[in-house]
Amino acid sequence: MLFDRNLGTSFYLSDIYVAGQILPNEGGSAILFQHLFWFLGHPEVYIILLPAMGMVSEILSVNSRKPIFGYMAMVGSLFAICILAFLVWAHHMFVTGLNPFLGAFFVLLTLLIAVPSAIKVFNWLTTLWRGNIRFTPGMLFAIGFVSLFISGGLTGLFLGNSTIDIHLHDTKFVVAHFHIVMGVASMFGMHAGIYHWFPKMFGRYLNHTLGYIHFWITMVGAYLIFWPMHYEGLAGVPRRYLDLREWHSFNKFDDLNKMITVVSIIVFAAQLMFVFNFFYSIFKGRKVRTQNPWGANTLEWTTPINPGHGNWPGEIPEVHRWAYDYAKDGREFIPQTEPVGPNETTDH
Ligand SMILES: [Cu+2]
Repeated sequence: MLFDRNLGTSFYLSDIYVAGQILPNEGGSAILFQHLFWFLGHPEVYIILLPAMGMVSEILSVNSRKPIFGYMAMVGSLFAICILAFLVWAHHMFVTGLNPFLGAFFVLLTLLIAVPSAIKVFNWLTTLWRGNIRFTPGMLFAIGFVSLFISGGLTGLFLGNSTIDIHLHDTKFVVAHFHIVMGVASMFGMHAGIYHWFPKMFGRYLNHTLGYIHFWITMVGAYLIFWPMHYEGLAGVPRRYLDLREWHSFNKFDDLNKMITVVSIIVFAAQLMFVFNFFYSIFKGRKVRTQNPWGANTLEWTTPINPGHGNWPGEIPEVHRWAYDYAKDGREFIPQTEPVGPNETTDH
């Protein structure tokens, strides 16, 4: 776009010949630019979400003291999401004058993403099912991620249908859906990861009391901010307006919008508290006494409390088993470095 604007190229020229005449080499189609933008923009959502999903799977399993449910289906779903993410970009463009037949194709592909997403959600819930759950701050954020991913994912089904999207497009409904699923959910995944791996990074815990306050304010606040926005969107309140007061039919939402603003400020303050907790705990946090405080199986927990250069002081350890041998053969957990015993079941 910079080249088109400043150097006279026409990368987004949709037609080169019209009626046998070569077109002047200037300008370009905004729609073509939008196609390229969303071909980047949609997969980019998953670039934020996929690492969060990986961390959440690990943290849910460790803190349920159970193997992740349906491991192969979980991995397969990640691959399916990666591939489908590149085939759905035009679901952002149903109101650009897109041919409805082409729209139907993108509706189908978009709704297909619901399948691997639902598989992941059910497997996360089944991992929790009858687990010996420890509600650490990291675990709470991981469970919060699942909740927000469900809430944000369900409204994705509304928007993925072109017939409903034509009504909801460019309303607050889109703002609410997008922020819950991509903004807040992935932020929860990152917070879960930070609380979980902080002891490994710094040899100290984050303050758990501040962690619980941080979680509950953010969790309740996120729903108070974005849940009512869906209703505003259904009522037709458009997004991207600074001031709607002259639009009298929407005046009834004034109090709701004020509430959303106040809660946003409180939630933001809770994030500042987290930043304080982060830096305070690096220097003053409770010290970790063992190299593996959560009783996890993976390799990073076999390094010393303060790993030096090269991570392991002696031999690099060998991996003998998958990462999820929890509650197996009467043992709470079996680290990956432990060789498989002669009488052990070896399905993995
Ligand atoms: Cu999209």
